[in-house]
Amino acid sequence: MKFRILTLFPEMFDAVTGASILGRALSNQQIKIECDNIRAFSKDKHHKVDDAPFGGGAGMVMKVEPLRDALNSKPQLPNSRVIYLTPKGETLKHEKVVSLAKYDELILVCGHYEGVDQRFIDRYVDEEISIGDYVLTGGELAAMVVIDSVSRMVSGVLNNEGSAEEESFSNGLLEYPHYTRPQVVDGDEVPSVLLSGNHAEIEKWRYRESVKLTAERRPELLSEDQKQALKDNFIKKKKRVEKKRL
Ligand code: 4FV
Repeated sequence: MKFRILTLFPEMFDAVTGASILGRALSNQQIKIECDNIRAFSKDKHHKVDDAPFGGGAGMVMKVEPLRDALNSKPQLPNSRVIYLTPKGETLKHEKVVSLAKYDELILVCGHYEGVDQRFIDRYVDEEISIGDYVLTGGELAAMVVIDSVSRMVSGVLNNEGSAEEESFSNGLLEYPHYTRPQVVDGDEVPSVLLSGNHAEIEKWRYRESVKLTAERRPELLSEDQKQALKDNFIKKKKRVEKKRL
């Protein structure tokens, strides 16, 4: 997977290229990250990349030409996608991350100031993506979120492929709680089922915990069956309690 970044601050990406999983994926050539500095493509004597907005208003807008020339400075791979990071875009979710991982090249356009001239978006951008309903100083951090989340879907990048399958959202649910040694800390124990070695019981417990946590925090993620199962459990529990009371 190749990530091409159009940015005014390529040095910001040292943060993702230097260390940990992404650093290893880069050295193993499982992913490639290439930054183009938009300012290098400004033909203006002062390397101007922004200008005042037509119609007035606060802030500055990024000009079409430096962005266009940066984009066209290299051929796009056949199966590539040009993405502009903006709060106006589709909010990034797991499903989108999985679909983006199917491209050979993602070209991530990082805006600054009030944003970029709409004519660049209309003519050159395939899709707009937001990482959340808040405003950043620039699109770089959002681009890094895309690089990190999509790279995890590239085979071989994660040590054990299993972890990508078993994590939050991979089955549409929030992930179950995790525990590791020591067995007791500050007097707090590990749920005994996890020490039982009974993998079928462990799987059931983990699924129940995922559904319970998702019901508490993100009920909209639950499927109709899961909602129904929760209701049935609740009714069964209620009946059990009532029977005990009698
Ligand atoms: C953003 C977001 C974001 C808006 C103005 C850059 C900034 C500045 N990008 N998800 N939220 N971008 O806030 O993707 O140009």
